[in-house]
Amino acid sequence: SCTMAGSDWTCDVSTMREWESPDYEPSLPVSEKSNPLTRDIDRASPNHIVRMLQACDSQMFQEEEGTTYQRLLSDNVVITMMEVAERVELILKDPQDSLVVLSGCGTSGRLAFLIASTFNRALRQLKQSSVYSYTIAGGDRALLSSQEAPEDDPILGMLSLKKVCEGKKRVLFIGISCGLSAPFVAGQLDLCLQHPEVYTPVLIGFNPAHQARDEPIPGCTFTFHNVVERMQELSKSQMAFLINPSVGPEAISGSSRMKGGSATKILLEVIMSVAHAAAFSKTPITSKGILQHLKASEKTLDITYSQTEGISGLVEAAGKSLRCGRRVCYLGWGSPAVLGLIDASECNPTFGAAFEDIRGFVNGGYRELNNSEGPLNSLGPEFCIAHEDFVHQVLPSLNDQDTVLLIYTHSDDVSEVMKMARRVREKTSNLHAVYHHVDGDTATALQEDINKLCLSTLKVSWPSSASASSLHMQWELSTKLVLNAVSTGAHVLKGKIYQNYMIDLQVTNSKLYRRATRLLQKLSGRPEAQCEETLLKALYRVDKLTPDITSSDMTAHILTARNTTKVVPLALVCLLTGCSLEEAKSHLEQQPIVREAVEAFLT
Ligand code: F1P
Repeated sequence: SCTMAGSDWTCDVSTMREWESPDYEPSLPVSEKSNPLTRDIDRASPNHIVRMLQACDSQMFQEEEGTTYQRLLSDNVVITMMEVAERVELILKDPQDSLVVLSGCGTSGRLAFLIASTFNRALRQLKQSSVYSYTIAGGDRALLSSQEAPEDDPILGMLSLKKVCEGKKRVLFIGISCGLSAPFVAGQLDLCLQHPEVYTPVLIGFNPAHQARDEPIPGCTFTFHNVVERMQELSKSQMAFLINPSVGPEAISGSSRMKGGSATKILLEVIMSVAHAAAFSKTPITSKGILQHLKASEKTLDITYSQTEGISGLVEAAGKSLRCGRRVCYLGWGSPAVLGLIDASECNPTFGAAFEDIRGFVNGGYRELNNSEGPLNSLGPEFCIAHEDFVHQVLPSLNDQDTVLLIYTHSDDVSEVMKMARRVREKTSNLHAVYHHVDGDTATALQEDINKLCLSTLKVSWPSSASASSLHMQWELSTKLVLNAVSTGAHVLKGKIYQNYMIDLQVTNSKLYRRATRLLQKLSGRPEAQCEETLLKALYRVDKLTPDITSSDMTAHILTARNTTKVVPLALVCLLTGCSLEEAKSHLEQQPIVREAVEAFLT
């Protein structure tokens, strides 16, 4: 079990590994299981929440035990990483008519973008031509907002892949789907399998192959599972590659933006880093080298979580702001700021948050982002991401109840950070900072002045021996962990989580629709058919389903779900009490904290 002694929270090995038992939630893939470590996260203090997240993250690096699940550090995984790195190396050495495409949906697509940008930048610095490209379901607007309907569209995936690969003769395609489930990625992998003369497919995900989703995809002859089976066959002759270690269930069930995203970033950056070192600095690709890089990422987790107190303080501040209906802003510089944009953009689909609740801004806006579709400001206020936008749209209305978090590193222009800190302080004293620097680096007077303006500063020190590029990747991963903790912890404190389930999830794609039905079954104990029926009633806001609704397919339901709120909580209250939708609605209005509303019925 897990125990709390003072501020120390520890779990014994059997609890850490409980999810690996074949009897543990056997019908669910690892990515959808609930994590035994966080069963009580909804009642935990900020400090306790951060320790739980730390324990969950540390599961990424657990060694393989027995044969149940292969892990990040397992031989098979490391060998496949080597093989993929060798393919990348070949393209780097002879980039003519070649491309490496990274692709995914939601967080996976955002990380595809981030990693493609990082390594194209590295190539530019070496005066080499770019070889990386990315696709994301829903296009660039999905980098900053949830666009979940396109995730269900395999044809769109295939067409967008074809478009970026026009004229290319050799493409290494890296599809990312943490749950081995997104139809958009399945469509792309299928295209690769149909044209092996051009495409070599690689799949990154965090479930064993047999747990890949086997649900029929409308309009398609294949399921994700079929695609994985075909890839497994071809992997024997290295014509396809599968990298799918298990990293354990997410802290908030199914929230693959957390460990899934971190493990994606770690895996792909290690692969690209060793490929670049092989192509440009004659360092051969070895399993030892790969393991060293993986271990360095584990160290990044340790360094970050050695600051539990500071992170807990941020969680508490952000939680307070959200509880009183105020906002949290991340104001960042350089690439760690992009992690702020990403974290903020995920809060809407994950927690049903409004876009104003947690927002990210990056110094330089779209110039820094450098996305392929260019500035997207014209799409609306949620696409305004520069510091100037913050100053115009947000700053005037800030007060002490809002939390502002500065995110910067010693390589940024500290005088600019100071300027911004001063402006923010005129409006709110609730200003905090996350500052990354290298060991032995002494704080300047300006630096001290910024610290004085902030209520708290999380100072994260990194070994000075690391190369500049690996330092940047460490800062990014560390920032991701801190911000994931802040936004998740704040929503937990706001009462959005029941046990370790997000109840108020948006039902905006087929994966989420299924997850919602399952959650209703689990929490109400009612049969699947009744749960789905009640889900639809809540979604269409009717007490009786019309033939129009029952004859529509899931795609239509999902489209409707985009414009409705509190669907799952309403359905749950109806299921538990047998009351009408109107009654359930008024009940939830009186008790907006879903956990408490639900609990009142459950007890
Ligand atoms: C893709 C994804 C997640 C997002 C949400 C919906 O998942 O967009 O990033 O948080 O769960 O699905 P996957 O294809 O990587 O499993």
